[in-house]
Parts: sequence; C-alpha cells; structure tokens
Amino acid sequence: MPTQDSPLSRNETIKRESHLLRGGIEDGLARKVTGAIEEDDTQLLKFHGTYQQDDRDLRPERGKRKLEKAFSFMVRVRIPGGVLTPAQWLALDAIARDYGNGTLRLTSRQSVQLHGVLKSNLRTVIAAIAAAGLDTRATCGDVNRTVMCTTAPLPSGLHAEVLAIATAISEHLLPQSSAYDELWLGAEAATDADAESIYGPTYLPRKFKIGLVIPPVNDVDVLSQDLGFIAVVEGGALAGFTVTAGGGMGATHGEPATYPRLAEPFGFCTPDQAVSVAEAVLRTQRDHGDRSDRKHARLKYTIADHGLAWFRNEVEARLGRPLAPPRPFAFTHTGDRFGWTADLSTLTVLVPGGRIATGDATPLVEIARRHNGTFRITPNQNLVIAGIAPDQRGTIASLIAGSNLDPRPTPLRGGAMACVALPTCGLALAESERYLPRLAADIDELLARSGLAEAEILLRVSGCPNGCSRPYLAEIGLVGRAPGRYDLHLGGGHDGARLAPLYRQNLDHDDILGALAPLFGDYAEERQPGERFGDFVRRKGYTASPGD
Ligand code: SRM
Ligand code: SF4
Repeated sequence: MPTQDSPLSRNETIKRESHLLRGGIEDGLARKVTGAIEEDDTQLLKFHGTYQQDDRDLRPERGKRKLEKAFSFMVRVRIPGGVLTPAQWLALDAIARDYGNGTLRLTSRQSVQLHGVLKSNLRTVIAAIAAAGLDTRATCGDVNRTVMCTTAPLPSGLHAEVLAIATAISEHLLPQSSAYDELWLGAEAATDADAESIYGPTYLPRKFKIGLVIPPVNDVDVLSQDLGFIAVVEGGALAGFTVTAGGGMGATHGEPATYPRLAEPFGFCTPDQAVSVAEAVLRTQRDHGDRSDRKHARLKYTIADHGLAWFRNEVEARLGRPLAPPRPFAFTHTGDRFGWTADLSTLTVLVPGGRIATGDATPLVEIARRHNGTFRITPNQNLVIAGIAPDQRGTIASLIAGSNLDPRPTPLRGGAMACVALPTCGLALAESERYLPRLAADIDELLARSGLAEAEILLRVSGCPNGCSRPYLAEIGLVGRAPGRYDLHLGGGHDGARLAPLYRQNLDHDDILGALAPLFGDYAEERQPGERFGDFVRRKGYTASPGD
C-alpha cells in the first residue's frame, strides 16, 4: 500500500503540468522533422484517444539503416456499447482506407481502432471521425474508458434501455477540458477555469473501465471491469442493477503483487441511479487510488488493500445515501451466438482476429450501403448486424457468404479471441492476433481427433500479461512470455465468473498442443453430461502446475 511519503509517479506530474491535457501536443504535431511527438506528450495523447506506435516488423531493417522507427498512431473510437450506424461504418471504413493502414480493428471493448495513421494526418482523422458523429475522447488514458454493454440479440426492448444508460454514463464521465476541441476540431482556446469538476487536474491514477451486462449473457465479462452493472430484470422490465467493483486483468510476469482479479458485488441501484453510482465509484478511486505506483493503481488494488466494506462506505459517502444490497445473478456464457436470430432480423458473424480489411469491394461496405439498422461490435471482437429489413436478408446473406466473415464458425473458433499484439503493440512479448489462426486450426484438429469437434471451449490469447483479450477468464488462456512462447492457463468458467490459474509456463506451439492433447482425451472419456472443459479440468485438478 502507498504511504503519504510515496513519491508520485511521473505521469502524475505530466498530467498536473499539462494545462488540462494540452501539454506540448500542439507543437509536437507541428514538428515536421520527426514522425513522433515528445515522450511526455505521448502520455497526454492517450486521453485524446490515440497512441504513438511504431511498426515492430520494420525495426531491425530501419535500425540497420539508421532510420527513425516507422512511427504511426493508433486511433481508438469511442463507441458506447459498440453500436454504429451504417453511415458511421462507411465513414470509418473510408478514413481507414484514406489515412490508416486500410484495416478496421474491432476491439475487445467494442471499439474500432485504426492503425498506421501518420502524425501529419492525425487531425484530419479525428476531425473526420467527429464529422461522422463519433469521437475518440477518453478511449485511452487515466480516465473512464469506452463503456461496454451487452450486444447479444435480445427478444425485448431491454437492450435499448441498458444501452441508453451505458451511453449516459460514458457521456457523464468524459473529461470536461476543452483541449480536445481545441487541438483536433479547431475550437478557440478556452481558459477552462472550471473544468474537470469530476476528475480534478490529475484525472484518475490509472485507466478505469465500466461494463453493463444483461444476464444470462455475460458477453462483456462484467467481472473483469473496474465497475460493473448487472441488469436485474423483473417481469420483463429493468428493475435496476447489481453493482460490482474491483475487476481487472493486467499483470506483469515475475511480479506477484500484480494479478488478475474478479470484481465483487457490493450494492444494488435503480436504473436512474446508475450514473450517480458510477460517478461516486470513480470519485472514490480518484481520491484513494495509488498515484505512486502505476502497477498498483487500478481500483482492484484499492479494494484489495482496503476491503470491500470500506470501499462501499466510501462510495456511499460520496453518493450521500446507502446502497441497497446486491441481488443474485447467474450467467450462462460469455461468447457470441452466431448466425441468424429466429425472427431473421439479426445476424452475428465472426470477424477473424477482429480485423476487417477495408475497401469498396468489402462486403460489409456493400451491406452498410443498403442496411437501415445498426452494426454492433461485440465484446468478443465480432459483429452483429441488427435490425435487418426483410427485403435485405437475401442480399446480406449472400454478401456475407462471399466474405471472410463467418456466421457458422467451429465452436472453438467462435469462442476464441486474440489481442492485437505484433506488429503494432509496443508491449507485445509474443504474437497473438497473427498466431490465432494457426493455433485455433491445430486445436480444432486435436479436438476432432478426440471426437470433441462440437465442444464449446473458450480460447483466448494475449501477447503479454496485460491480458487485453481477457485470457485469465478463458477455459484455455495463453499469455505471451517471449517470441513463440506462452504461459498456459486452464479452467476459467464458460460464464466469465472464474479465473483460470496458471497450468504450464513458457510453452512453444508444439508444447501447447502436447499439453492439451491428453486433457482432451480425458475430457472425451471422463466428462459428465453437459460438463464444460473448464469445469472438467478444475474437477480433475489439472490446474496445478508442477515444476513451475
Ligand atoms: Fe489493452 C495496453 C490493446 C482491451 C489491459 N492495450 C494496451 C495497448 C494500448 C498497448 C500500450 O499501452 O502501448 C494495446 C494497443 C495494441 C494495438 O496495437 O492496438 C492494447 N486493449 C487493446 C485492445 C485493442 C485489444 C484487442 O485486441 O481488442 C483492446 C482495446 C479496448 C478498447 O477498445 O478500449 C484492449 N486491455 C484491454 C482489456 C480488456 C477489457 O478492457 O475488457 C484489458 C484487460 C482488462 C483490464 O484493463 O484490466 C486490457 N491494455 C491492458 C493493460 C493492462 C492494464 C493493467 O491494469 O495492468 C495495458 C497496459 C497498460 O495499461 O499499461 C494495455
Ligand atoms: Fe499488447 Fe499485451 Fe494488450 Fe496484447 S495483451 S495488445 S500484447 S498490451
């Protein structure tokens, strides 16, 4: 736990001296001699929704030729609940084609990322995103990030109701500084005298994540969020939310003080109270989160250090009233349900690696040109095409049939997710998105050999222990350790309600298959009716890691 005397982390000074997120960004954008901006300003840029990166595939060659790294920027769009109109889809597609690397990347938090944007085009890109009625505010940085919301097709108006609350929370917790409008949208410089009444001048100690979920689906992995709202539905109507706090995935190899953690339920609120509860929790973390050690600065550590009862008291003090006790909840699954809904109004398709290559010929562009409903990005990096008009069904079905988007993936592939990792992620220790196709194909083959081709097993890969694909909640989770080497975690729940302990360390591809093959054999022979793989390995005690 930090003490009064613990020195503040460098980022705290950068934030405090930034004049509410301006820093030297303006000058950095203007400097033509480099494709990068000043290091301190890269921290501030995140609050505006963009990360400086470089193409790691090109590093050796550029290094040899004594060239600057191949710098470019990743731009992350804020899309509460992942819902886009067809016009917005077309706009993002065009921006990625004109100014990015030609791809759209659907993320594990229902956003869209553009990669490969040059510094000289950053303003144009963010302004074009604004022209499409979207923004990139607070999608990165020490603030509340994109708010997630269940996308699974539901038979009632519940989705719209919960999405509206997710959007309201997202809007309410945006930074108030006008730096974004000034830097990117050409607004007049403001004094911002009263700005940041919620965050204060140094924002949060670290990133903060919120998700809303409608059981029995747990597609947003609500227990991995700093703050979660689990819908309580009575008589078909939304009665309120059980509120959870203290989830998070990130860890660092060899540093046991960092760990993934599941959120705990601590209260209940009615729908109209959700925004104020979110603000009270955020203020609690603002005041008590660790500002000296960024590896200990998430809400999960604040709660682990002080206890849930202390935390609830702090939230209630900021809320000005007590919270009702949490209500029970149960989930059936976290994955997406692919294909058409029974009423043929909605189609869910697998997007391999969450990556969509853009261009006029892309079937999704053709669909967006005809579609009057919405696109919903799922928390598993897939896509729901919702509200399909009867006269568009045939066309949409045939456009999808001619694409890489799969409405009927194998059960394993359908439940698999990988983070971006190489070549753009500066923190990647191993491949992930580029590794998943080979890994999933080989695991599918193993499963088929054991007569398990239809087994629904949750597989997730991350290129480092930060866990951006939430691998610690998977039934089979792989966490990058070094090029071609992964730690294997086993035994998460199919419902996102149980962590997967470490099973084996530092495995290469053949080791991974070698470790899984006998487990699949046993699972085929010895599982109980309906028993999930994650439950089976826990029951059989396969989660120990001898020798590790
Ligand atoms: Fe993440 C950092 C990609 C969801 C935990 N994450 C990064 C960065 C920005 C690397 C960096 O800091 O330089 C990655 C950019 C890669 C690239 O080239 O695009 C990155 N994270 C992603 C995405 C794109 C993964 C994906 O393939 O979908 C997801 C974007 C979400 C979004 O749209 O907002 C993404 N990241 C997550 C999640 C999952 C979630 O939020 O549900 C987690 C685990 C949950 C959590 O936060 O605990 C996650 N990302 C991290 C961490 C570890 C944080 C920690 O508490 O230790 C980092 C590193 C950091 O913050 O220092 C990180
Ligand atoms: Fe990068 Fe690690 Fe996140 Fe993968 S898990 S995107 S490698 S930070």
